[in-house]
Amino acid sequence: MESYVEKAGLGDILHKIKNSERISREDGIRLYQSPHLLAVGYLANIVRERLNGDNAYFIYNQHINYSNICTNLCKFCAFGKDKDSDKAYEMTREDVARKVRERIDEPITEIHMVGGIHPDLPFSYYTDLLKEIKAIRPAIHIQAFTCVEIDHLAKLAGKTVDRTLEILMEAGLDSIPGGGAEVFSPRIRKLTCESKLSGEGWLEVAKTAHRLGLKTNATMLYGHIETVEERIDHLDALRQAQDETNGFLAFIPLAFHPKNTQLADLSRTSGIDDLKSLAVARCFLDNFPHIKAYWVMIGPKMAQVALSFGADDVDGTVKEEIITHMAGAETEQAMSIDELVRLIKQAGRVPVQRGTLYDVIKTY
Ligand code: V47
Repeated sequence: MESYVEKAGLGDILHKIKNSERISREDGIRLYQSPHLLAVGYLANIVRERLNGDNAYFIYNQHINYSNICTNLCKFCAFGKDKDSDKAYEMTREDVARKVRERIDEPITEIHMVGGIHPDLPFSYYTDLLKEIKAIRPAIHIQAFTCVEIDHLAKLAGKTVDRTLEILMEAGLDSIPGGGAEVFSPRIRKLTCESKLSGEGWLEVAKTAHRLGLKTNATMLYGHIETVEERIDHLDALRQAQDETNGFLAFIPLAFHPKNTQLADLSRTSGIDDLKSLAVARCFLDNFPHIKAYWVMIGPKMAQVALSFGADDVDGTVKEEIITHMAGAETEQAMSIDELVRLIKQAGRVPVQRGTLYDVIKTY
């Protein structure tokens, strides 16, 4: 395999990776541009196995999207709706409580809760949601509100991001999901999500959270109008931020789904791009402990293959996923533990059910 990697012209990068040396921006671009997918995957697998051995993680989680009302209306998003749209919805505190109670008998360990940038809801709505969930399930880990929402909540509260996060933590916030990062490039943000918090703003919120001891994830929405260079610049900004704070847990590349978006004329991502995005991220983000292949977006079969291309996590049971399904995802709404375990075992890896912070709950 190593001679194949050398023949593919990636011998110098193989040398760096074997010696745990950091690869450069140019190396990252070359990996993306290489037609030798298996060579790129081999390199990613070295890093994957060094950091995570044969473990492949999943979590028993529940997704709650409290409202799709959003003032940003990003061009790549089919979820966000204007408040006057007939498709707009907003859950009350009681609605969220019902969703949590409905599944109280399931061994869920994490609630993943995000929504749009709502123009009217008061700050107390968000703290009340957290308190309500914790009152019903005190042991649950709440991973909620993207950095974009946190920035909005700070403005609503009229407080600094630091203070806002402290208040949210007191109310029950345990960690922050990776959404809203999109692609940090100002060019891409201007063309696709002009009203959204800037890339620097997103990173600042994430780093502030890390300094307060909150772990966060990071994403990149790929496969729309961004260039390979812009993807690597995005990874580079994340790698630098992680060098500063070490607060990121996982990186999740998000495959763009065009249906019902303002970019609906674009194609869906290819399998090659899905695997490369995971593999290049694994090689480049040497300081990120985990790379997640989100089965909802790339499908369970691709997530399975991804476990040999750098990924060590397939997310979880999910259920009631709205953001990707509004944009045309054809994947199921949920996967059972049995299905996840089978999928991982068939890939030759060891299924590990984890808590949000990668604490081991059960090895199968
Ligand atoms: O913030 C929006 C993206 C994100 C589309 O942290 C789209 O563990 C594809 O961030 N096609 C939400 N993607 C999902 C997300 C996430 C999912 C699973 C796990 C974690 C984690 C985070 O989805 C949004 C946005 O970046 N998105 N529209 C679309 N049409």
